[in-house]
Amino acid sequence: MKCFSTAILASLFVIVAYAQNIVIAAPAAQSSVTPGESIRVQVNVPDSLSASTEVAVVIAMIGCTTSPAHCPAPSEQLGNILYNGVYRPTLVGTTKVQNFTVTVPSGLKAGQAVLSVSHFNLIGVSPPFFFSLQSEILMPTMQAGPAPNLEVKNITLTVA
Ligand SMILES: *[C@@H]1O[C@H](CO)[C@@H](O)[C@H](O)[C@H]1NC(C)=O
Ligand SMILES: CC(=O)N[C@H]1CO[C@H](CO)[C@@H](O)[C@@H]1O
Repeated sequence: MKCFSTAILASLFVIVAYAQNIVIAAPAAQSSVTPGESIRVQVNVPDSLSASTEVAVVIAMIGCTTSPAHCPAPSEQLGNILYNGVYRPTLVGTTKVQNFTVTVPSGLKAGQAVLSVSHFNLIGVSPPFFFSLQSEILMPTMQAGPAPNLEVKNITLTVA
């Protein structure tokens, strides 16, 4: 009985830990942007059964160098911060969606640039009590609540 419950709990945590990642739905990767232009960045979270509390996103853009050809990893260097604030998507069908209008940095040189979205959310439920098996008796125990989750997604754009 105890092993069975542990197996169920373990599988629940696997589902919870691997869901709720964002997708940069717009602009399309490799699309062309102009310095100073307003663009729409659409950040989606495909709906899933696991509980997630959305917190914030940071949208940033950094130019790549040409010689040597190198795009900085956004996990280490974000470049220009275009948006830094709350992420409150609305449910469209089965997908959570939010559009952000941001301005392409006027100082970006022609060539490649990396657009990144850093996403922070809370994964899992936060019940006041969580039941666990202790000495074969189901006991309510205090539970620490949801887990923090940070991810960075990016696409490459062409600055023309
Ligand atoms: C996001 O923008 C697109 C294009 O303008 C629009 O079709 C869509 O309805 C918007 N979605 C939301 C949730 O604002
Ligand atoms: C510059 C950079 O870090 N690019 C990454 C963008 O995301 C893809 C995965 O979608 C990575 O493979 C790239 O390395």
